[in-house]
Amino acid sequence: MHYLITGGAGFIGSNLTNALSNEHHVVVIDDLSMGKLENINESDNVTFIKGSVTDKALMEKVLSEHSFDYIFHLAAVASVADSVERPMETHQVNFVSVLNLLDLVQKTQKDLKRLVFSSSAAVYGDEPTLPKHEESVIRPLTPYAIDKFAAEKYVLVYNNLYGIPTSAVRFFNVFGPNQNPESPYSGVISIILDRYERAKRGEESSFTLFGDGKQTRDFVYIEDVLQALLLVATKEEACGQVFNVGTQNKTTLTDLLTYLDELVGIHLPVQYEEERSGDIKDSYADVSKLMGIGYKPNHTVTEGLEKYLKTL
Ligand code: UD2
Repeated sequence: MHYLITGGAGFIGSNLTNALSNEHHVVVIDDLSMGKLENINESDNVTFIKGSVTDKALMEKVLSEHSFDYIFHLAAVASVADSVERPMETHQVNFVSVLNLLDLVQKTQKDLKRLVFSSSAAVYGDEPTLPKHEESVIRPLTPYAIDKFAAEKYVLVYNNLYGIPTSAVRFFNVFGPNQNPESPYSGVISIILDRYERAKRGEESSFTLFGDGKQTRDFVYIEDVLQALLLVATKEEACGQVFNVGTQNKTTLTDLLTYLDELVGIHLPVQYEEERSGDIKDSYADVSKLMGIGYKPNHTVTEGLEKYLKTL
């Protein structure tokens, strides 16, 4: 099979590339803005192209030169804060590139089995009803969330109107290897683990917790996310549909830190700061729709953390 993975050197993309490249050919497009080449395992089955999904000429070239079976569009500016500061620029990546990709797919990809678009739990915003199911109220509050929702809708409308085989997923809080801890808006688990690493090296290290630690998130381990992506891409009944990707469990940040102190065997000092503006208090996914196509999350948050720690 022939795969295109945009953002294939990033966190989720590189894990997917590495899982597929044993048996399949994968073309990766990544501008390495957050992703890293070393995230991708050495393999003759991977063709790496450094470039942005906003480069129309590049995208046209790649899509006209290849016939793909599956496309995973994972490239995005993942930082919500970045979208608030630079809405025009992030809109090009998070929305315009999707529409451009859909247009090119319609023109060039006659044998495509599925295009999967990565949307986000951000589309639900701060509407308090929990858990979030796919039909819950949508209340996007940031340029990032608006772009994800609009792009997701376009992706599904291309299925409805033009018969392009598409699906979308709304990721909750994904964690695991290759998540870049360098930005303050990186996944909180990657930031916490970076602080433990510093402590282990004997550096003075602490974790800054925004809020009271009682906020909850649905932390989903990358292997379960890969399981979800492959099911959504291959199940006939997933075509034209959007799915939450989480575990249907919620964990407070305080509990997360307690588990990690125990697993790592170090007590990480915590500094409490004001809650971040726009921070959602509680979030967790109803995953029954995804379970309906065969999904079964195999990791509790502690099991995921244990596996993740073994890779460090
Ligand atoms: C996640 C997604 C985001 C968007 C959003 C939708 C990630 C990395 N981000 O944001 O893209 O889809 O969900 O709701 O998956 N925190 C600290 N200290 C830190 C960093 C974070 O206390 O140094 C807190 C943060 O204020 C929040 C929690 O940890 O309460 C989780 O933060 P996050 O950035 O990992 O994820 P989230 O849910 O804000």
